[in-house]
Amino acid sequence: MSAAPKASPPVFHPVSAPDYLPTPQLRELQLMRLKAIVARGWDRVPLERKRMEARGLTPEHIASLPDIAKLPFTVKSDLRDTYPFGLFASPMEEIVRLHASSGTTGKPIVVAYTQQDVNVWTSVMVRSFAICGLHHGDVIQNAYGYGLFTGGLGAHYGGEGLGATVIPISGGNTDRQIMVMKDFRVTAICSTPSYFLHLIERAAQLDVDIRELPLRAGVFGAEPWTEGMRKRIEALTGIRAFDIYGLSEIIGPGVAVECPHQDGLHIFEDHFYPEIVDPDTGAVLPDGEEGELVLTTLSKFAMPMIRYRTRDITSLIAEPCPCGRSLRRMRRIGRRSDDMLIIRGVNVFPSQVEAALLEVEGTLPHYQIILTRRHGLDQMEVQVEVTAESFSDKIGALEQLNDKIADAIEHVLGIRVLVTLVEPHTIQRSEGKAKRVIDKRSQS
Ligand code: DLL
Repeated sequence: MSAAPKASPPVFHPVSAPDYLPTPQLRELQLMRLKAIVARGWDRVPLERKRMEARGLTPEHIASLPDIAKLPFTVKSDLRDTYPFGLFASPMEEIVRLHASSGTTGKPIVVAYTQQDVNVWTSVMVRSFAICGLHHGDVIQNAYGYGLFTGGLGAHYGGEGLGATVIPISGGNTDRQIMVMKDFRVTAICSTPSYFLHLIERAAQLDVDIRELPLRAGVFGAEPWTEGMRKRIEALTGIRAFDIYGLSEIIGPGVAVECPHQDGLHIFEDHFYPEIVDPDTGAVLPDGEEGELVLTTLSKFAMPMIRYRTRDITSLIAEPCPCGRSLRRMRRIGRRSDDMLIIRGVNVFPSQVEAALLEVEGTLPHYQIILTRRHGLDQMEVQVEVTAESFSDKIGALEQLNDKIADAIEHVLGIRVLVTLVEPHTIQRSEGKAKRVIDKRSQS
């Protein structure tokens, strides 16, 4: 059988109709749903009611969309403090699914879904895939982890809902992933971008050229990745790489996704109301300004989230997208308000390091940032894997590469950091979210 063509014509999937709602109608729908969800929180979630009462608010005070700014925020620690079920707005008998997110410390946070919530989740995932040009007949390799993580089952239901063939392979076992991709004639893949990069590398070692396979699209998310990383993935494989965003607290994957214009992610505003706030003051910022994304679930029954502070930093794009969807877009999430490192007084985000590395030929974008403390001062080392070809070069060439990388990072960050080149395949690969920062400061 000859390889299928990589490009496919855009398909208008009937489920995409809500993407094109005229803006006034969309706003009307949002307001109607917002009022209902605030009333549900007031009636059924004691913490919500207590906080509204403390501000002298009742659900009747929400008469327009901007009134949302009167409502109190919800933060991650609210989910921890009420662990496991304290924020549920439905009795357990109506809850058909629980997921949990581990976070970095202590107890996980638990999220719940009624059947109706699972249906909404499926519908936004179906719309996400349809926006990326996937359709009935596609074969989707779902390499997001199955289990308490929302990635696996979220993409699974979405793929089936679309009418595609889903391969529930989950993360890991890379050689088998490559065999399946080839033998099952996979046309689309879902995984974290860092895991897909690993897969590309392994395929090359096994002499499998992804460009020769029918694979046409990747729907990547669950961790920050840069435009440079997208270009690298697309160049190495010939696929289109789309960014998908979501978080457990809101629903899982399927909050926002890129369209083929790949210029910002369309937010499914009919189900999730976005605001951008100043991370320090909480003040609402206008469209176009960068700040923390705050999301309100407009239709979630089991666990409504009102003004949830995501900690993800982005801005909203109000200008219409050439694709014609009325859903507003957000810029790709490059960083979180809590992943900022302060090195010698300079604010550093891991994604800036990634962007710098991708400017330099001869490196793979596999990297890790090691933080230590010496004489009370934070030190940052960037370990970078070089390609096998560069590694076999003369010492002088490697030294030059090291300098180039240090220069590229200095250009972006404004400070010189220690760069260590390491052999290919020495930085640990993750099957899910990559761990970019190793913090040894408390040990030094
Ligand atoms: O990561 C849900 C998901 C699964 C999204 C699969 C996309 C694909 P959590 O484990 O709760 O849920 O982690 C949510 O991951 O607040 C962001 O900081 C980060 N994140 C998710 N998607 C992206 C993305 C899932 N496309 C947290 N770009 C979020 C950057 C992302 N960061």
